[in-house]
Amino acid sequence: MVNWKGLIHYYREFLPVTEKTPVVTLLEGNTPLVLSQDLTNAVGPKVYLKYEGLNPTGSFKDRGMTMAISKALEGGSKMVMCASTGNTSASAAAYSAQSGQLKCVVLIPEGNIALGKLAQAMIHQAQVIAIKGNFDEALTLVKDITDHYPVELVNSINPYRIEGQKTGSFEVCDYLEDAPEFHAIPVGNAGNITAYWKGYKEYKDIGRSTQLPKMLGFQAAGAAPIVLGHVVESPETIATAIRIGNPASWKMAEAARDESGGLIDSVTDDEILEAYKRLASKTGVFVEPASAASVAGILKLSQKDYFANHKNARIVCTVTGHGLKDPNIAIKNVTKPVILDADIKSVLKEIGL
Ligand code: AN7
Repeated sequence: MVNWKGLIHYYREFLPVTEKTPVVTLLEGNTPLVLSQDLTNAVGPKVYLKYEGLNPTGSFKDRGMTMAISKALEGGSKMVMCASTGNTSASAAAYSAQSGQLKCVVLIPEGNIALGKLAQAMIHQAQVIAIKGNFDEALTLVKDITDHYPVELVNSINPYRIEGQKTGSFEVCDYLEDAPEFHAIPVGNAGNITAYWKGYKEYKDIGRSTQLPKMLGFQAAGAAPIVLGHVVESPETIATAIRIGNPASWKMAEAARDESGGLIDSVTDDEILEAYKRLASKTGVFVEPASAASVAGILKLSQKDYFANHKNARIVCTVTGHGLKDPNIAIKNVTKPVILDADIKSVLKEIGL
């Protein structure tokens, strides 16, 4: 959209803001819904990718962060804090910088954050603290500190984060001119599935859409507490963004699943990597591994004929973060370039001309 002014401006009537709210924006939202012909051929229904990696800091977190940071400023906060597997910290750091006055402190699990995300949090001048523990332990610390000190928590248990993120489903409905039949989404701390479901319900309630999608959530097999029905003490997956063993919005994710008649399933790291490479090589969309969980999930379901009676349906997959976030994973999963002399004959020979 030409002259896009950010999602708070565009969806103001659906958001808890007033004329007095100081809007902190990097012009997030308005991301493309890309049709994947390759996945459509594989699965049956039309498959669209909600390409959230094209937000200002490269992930969907910016939708929630424009709200959380604007409201923190409105409330007079001087400092914000989050625990993060990477993307929340990158986004919180950037929006705090844009606010011009908020100090941002982030707690990350030592050694388990993708390189690009760490670079972002640091270059935006957040105070970055690596914890000898996992995300769940970092979040417990952040909750404890923000409960007792004048610091605003900007994880997705902050309700303004969910409010901002629900605009993802508004955009899907505006683009398709109704809600899709299925919505697939990766699940980590479970804020985003909660937010999308809230958005779909609100749009239907006011008549902007006529139906609700079945919500299909996907966790990594090594970090699948909701699928297993118990906390995972030591979650493990190459998809470090969703390496979470005790999701804060667990109950809300189950509500989204049950109210929509959908499901929450798990996908293995191998399935995630296969979907990750497939998206890049056959659709031209480069996402980070966690994002590929939604695509791995619909591929798994289609092998079980889950979509057999839904050939005319539409599936939207939220692909949550950009592939450049985690360059190490990309490099590990490709063959390195050959090295040749700077000589035309050897180049022609190599490319078969
Ligand atoms: C790319 O940044 O939890 O289920 O601390 O970065 O709403 O948690 C990130 C989560 C999916 C899962 N895809 O979303 C954090 C963090 C990507 C992510 C998720 C995350 P939620």
